[in-house]
Amino acid sequence: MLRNLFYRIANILDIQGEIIFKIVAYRRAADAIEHLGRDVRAIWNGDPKNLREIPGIGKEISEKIDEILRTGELAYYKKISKGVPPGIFDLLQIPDVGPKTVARLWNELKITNVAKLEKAARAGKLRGLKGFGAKSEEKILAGIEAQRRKKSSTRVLLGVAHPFAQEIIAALRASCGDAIHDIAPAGSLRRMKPTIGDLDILVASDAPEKIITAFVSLPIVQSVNAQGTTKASIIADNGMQVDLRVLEAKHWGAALQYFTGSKEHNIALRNIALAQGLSLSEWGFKRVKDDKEIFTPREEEVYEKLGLQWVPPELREATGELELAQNNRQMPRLIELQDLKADLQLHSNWSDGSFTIEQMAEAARARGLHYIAVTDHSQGLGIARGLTPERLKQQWKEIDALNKKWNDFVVLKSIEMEIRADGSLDFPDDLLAQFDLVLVSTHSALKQSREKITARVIRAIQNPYVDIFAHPTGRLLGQRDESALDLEEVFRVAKETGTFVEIDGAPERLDLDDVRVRRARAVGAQIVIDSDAHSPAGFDGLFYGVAMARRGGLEAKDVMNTLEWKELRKRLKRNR
Ligand code: DGT
Ligand code: CA
Ligand code: CA
Ligand code: ZN
Repeated sequence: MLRNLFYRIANILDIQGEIIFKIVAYRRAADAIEHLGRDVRAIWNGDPKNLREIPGIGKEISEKIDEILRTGELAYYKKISKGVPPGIFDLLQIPDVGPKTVARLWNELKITNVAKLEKAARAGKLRGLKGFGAKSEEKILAGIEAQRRKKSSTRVLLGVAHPFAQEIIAALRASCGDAIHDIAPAGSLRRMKPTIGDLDILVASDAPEKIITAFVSLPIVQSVNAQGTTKASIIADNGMQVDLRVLEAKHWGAALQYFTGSKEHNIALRNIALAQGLSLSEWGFKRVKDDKEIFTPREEEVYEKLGLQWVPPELREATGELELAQNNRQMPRLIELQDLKADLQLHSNWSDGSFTIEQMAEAARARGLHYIAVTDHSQGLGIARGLTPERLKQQWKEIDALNKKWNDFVVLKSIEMEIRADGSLDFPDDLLAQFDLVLVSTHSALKQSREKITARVIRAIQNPYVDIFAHPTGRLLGQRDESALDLEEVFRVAKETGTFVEIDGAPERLDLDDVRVRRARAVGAQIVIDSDAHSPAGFDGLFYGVAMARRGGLEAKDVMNTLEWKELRKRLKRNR
C-alpha cells in the first residue's frame, strides 16, 4: 500500500513536471519499502523518527508515512491528485509509456484513458505530437493489446493477495473503524486457494456510504468498475479486482457464508436447507411454508441451524466436508501454524539465500520455532551457488558454533540435494550419513517422461539417508507446469521406505496442493510442511504451507514437523 502510494505520488509529480529530486525521493522511498523485508509498522512503532533509520527515507517522507499509519490517509496525496483523471494511471501501465508521454498525451491531445489512447492511435492522431510517428502508434497499440491479454488471464498468488487484502482491511479500519462492525475477506482468499481470481471483502456497517466512499478513494485504486450505495468493485494498481460489499450486522453470518463459497459447497448446503424446509440465501434463512425470515448474525449459526458442525473455510470445496459436518465430531481439528515446531527447508547465504544462518535462525526462533534444518543447495545446482563437500565442512563449523548460543533452539545440518537426471545423488552415502537430515528435490530435467522421472525420484528416495522429498511436482504457479511424475507411485514408495513428502509453502510453489495432500495421506506417506525461506520474511511460507495442509484436511498429528527434534529423529529411517 505505502509502496504503491509513493510510486503513484512520484508519477503524479512527474506528470505535473515537478522538480526531479522530489520525484526521485518518492521513488527511492517506494524502493526502500519494497525491499525492506519487514513490516514498516514494526519499525515505526508510533514514532516517525524511527522510520529515518531506513535508508532512503528522510524527514519529510517519514512524516508522511507516520500520517498514513496513524490515519489511513495522506492529505498531501489528496491535494496533488485532485483533478488527475484516474484513467491516467492505466496509461502508465502500457509498456514504453512513461510519465512524460502521459503528460503530453493529456495536455496536448486531451487523452486521459486507455480507450481514448487506443482510438487516437487507430485514427493516426498521435502523429500530431512532436517525435511521434506511425511506428510509435503501432507500438502503443501492441502494448495495449499485451496489457489486455495479461489482465484477462492472470490469477494472483495467495502470497500476494493475502497481505494485500490485509492492507486494504487495515486501511479501511484506520479511516472508518468507528463505522465498522465487522470486516473480513471472503471468496477464494478465505478458502486459501493457491491463486486468487479477485478479492471479495465484506463489511458489516450501518454507514455503507461512508465505507464505499473510503474504499473507492483508497490510494491503491486505479479505476472504479462499479459503485453503488452498498457495493463497489475496483481495479487496484497491482491489477487485482477487489469487490466490496457492505451489509447490516444481522445478515453477516449468511453473507459471509455465501460469499466465501465455494459455489459447489453453497449449492450442497442450500440443498440440505431445502430438505429441512428452509431456503438459504446471502441474506439469511426463509421458512418455505410461511416465508418467515430467520437471521444469522454469526456464520456458525448458519451451520448450527441445519444441525451441522461449522466447516472451516479451507474445506469448503465440496469434497465431502458436509458429510463430515453431518456426523457429529467427524470434522477434523485442522492443523494450525502454532503446531509447527520446526522448518525443515530454508536457505542461507551459503547458497542462494541472502541472510546468514544466524539471522535465519534468530528469525525462526522469534516466530516460535524450536529447530530448523539449514538446507542450502548441493553442488549440482551451480546457479544457486551449490555447496561442495569442502564448503559444507566450513558450514558445519559455523553451525556447531551457533548451536552453543541457545539452549532452547537447534540448527540441524541439512542439504537440499539435487537428484540428478539419472536418479543418482550429488553426494556419496558416507557424506550423507553425517547430516542430521537430508532433503532431496529436482530442479532440472523436469520435462522427462513419466517413466523416467518417476524411476529417478524413486531411486533417490530409496536411499537410506534421504529423509524428505521436497516440492514434489516442481510446479511454479503461473510459470512452470507440474512434471509428469507418478505421485501415487512415489507416495507408495515413500510410505514403504519412511521418506517424508513435503508441502512447500513458498507462494509460487504450494506443492503438494490439497488434492495431493489427501492422496499422500490416503496412501500412508508422512508429510512435512516447510517454508523454503530465502530470507526472514520468507518464513511466511509456513503460514501458506499450513493453509495447504488444512485444505487437505490434515491435523497436527499428520504432520511430522509438529514433533520436537528428539521425537522426529527417532522416526527417521536411518534410526529405525
Ligand atoms: P476466484 O475469485 O475466481 O478466485 O474464486 P471465488 O470463489 O472467490 O469466486 P467469486 O469471486 O466469483 O465469488 C465469490 C463467492 O461468491 C464464491 O466463492 C461463492 C459466491 N458465489 C458467486 N457466484 C455464485 C453463484 O452463482 N452461486 C452461488 N451459490 N454462490 C456464488
Ligand atoms: Ca473472488
Ligand atoms: Ca468476486
Ligand atoms: Zn528447492
